[in-house]
Amino acid sequence: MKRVLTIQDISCLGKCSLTIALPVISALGSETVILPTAVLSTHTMFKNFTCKDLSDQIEPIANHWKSEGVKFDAIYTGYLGTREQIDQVKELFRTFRSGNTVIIVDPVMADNGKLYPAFDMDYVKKNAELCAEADIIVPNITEAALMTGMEYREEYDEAYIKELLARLNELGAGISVLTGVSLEKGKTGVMGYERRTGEYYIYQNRRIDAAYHGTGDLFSSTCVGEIMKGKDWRDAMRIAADYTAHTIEVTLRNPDKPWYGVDFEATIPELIGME
Ligand code: PXL
Repeated sequence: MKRVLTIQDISCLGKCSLTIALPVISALGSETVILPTAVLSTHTMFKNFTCKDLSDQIEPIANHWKSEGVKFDAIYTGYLGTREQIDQVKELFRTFRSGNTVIIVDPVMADNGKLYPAFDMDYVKKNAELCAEADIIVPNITEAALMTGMEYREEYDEAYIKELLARLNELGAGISVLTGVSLEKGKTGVMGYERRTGEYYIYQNRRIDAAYHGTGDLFSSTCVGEIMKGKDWRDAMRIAADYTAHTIEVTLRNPDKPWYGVDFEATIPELIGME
């Protein structure tokens, strides 16, 4: 069985980060080892959330794993709290990366043209450094624009997306995938670029007019699980985009839907059979 290490916060209530990564990657058949970087009462879109930073636990936990000779087939990072924590994660990559370890970085820090609360441009720079160490990165357009110094645009064409991908590629990752890319009216999806082959991949499916928290984490976690199942990165992205869109649609149909996250619990059984 493949073993994945995922490093991100636990938002106890909110359906994002580890509370999505753990069930989704496990459901896709990989052992999922978690390294919580902070415990929050909720994600940061709630008011008055509590947050306990766990940076001081990272090194002792990693040392224990090292002493046990633990190895990982993939390391997947999401929302991290501070610049110092990003340095700690870079160190973890050095410690646990072996020839076959796939490193997937989702530089979670911004959306819709804006940084999340508590992040600044120094944090953006650090995330760009983390992306340089990855095999696959999956930023949204806002995160990509911030990391590459390009202007953020709500209206754009394929040339703008290709320029963003070219500049992301310069950061150093093997495969750069932009999420939330709409190249046709009524559609949305992903566009990626692979450094080794110089090939682009575009996948567009229906656009659903609803913005939900945690959908980026659902997409990334699904990609990680599918790649561990042996899927090519393009198939993994396509399945993750379809699954995320379907989950948003199912959530919208629930009269009691929570405002803070999607009902992925209702769709996980379908994910397992998705091709
Ligand atoms: O879904 C990304 C995410 C993860 N973790 C925390 C967040 C967010 C987005 O805002 O606040 C704590």
